[in-house]
Amino acid sequence: MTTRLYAMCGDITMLETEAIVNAANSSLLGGGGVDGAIHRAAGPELLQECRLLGGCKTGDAKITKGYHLKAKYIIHTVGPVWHGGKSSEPEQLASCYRRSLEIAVASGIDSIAFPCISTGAYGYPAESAAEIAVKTVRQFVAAETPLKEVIFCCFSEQDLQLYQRVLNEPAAK
Ligand code: AR6
Repeated sequence: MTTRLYAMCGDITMLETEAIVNAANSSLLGGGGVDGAIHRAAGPELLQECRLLGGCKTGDAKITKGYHLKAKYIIHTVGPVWHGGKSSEPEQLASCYRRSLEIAVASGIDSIAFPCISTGAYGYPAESAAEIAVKTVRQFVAAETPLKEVIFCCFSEQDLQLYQRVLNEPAAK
């Protein structure tokens, strides 16, 4: 089965995919940006579950229920803080996408939406982050996978245009 990959512009907390991904920090105890929005929309039960997870390493991911969200699950991943690109940031960012997809498949999830991980408070340049996001997801779905839909949920028209351009580039790049 082929997986549908596409970008859209919107608030990830409103999506009806089976899972949404949170760009969290290593405490998994909430924060600003998309993390704050997800915790507000999911409700206080989310923080209670997150407290039991013991944090998360950069590049890794952990799953919780979605509580008051339409999404049934939240996959929390911790992107790298941008330090100029020579401190394994590209590998760590790729790992966020890969680990989130691995956990999704292991949990029987068939549709998932990602925010632009690390490109807000963590300062990762948007264009290279989009290239890594699309490349990593494409590599993952190139193998047999039950995933039906992977959405790149942008929060600005500018990010959306960036993703649309990267998605339209040949897959081999
Ligand atoms: N829906 C979709 N995307 C959003 C939303 C939303 N509701 N809100 C923001 N974005 P950021 P990071 C976009 O800063 O860079 C937190 O405090 C935003 O425009 O949320 O990975 C955590 O606790 C940007 O494109 O995440 C960590 O401490 C993208 O989401 C730290 O920030 C990521 O921006 C993580 O930083």
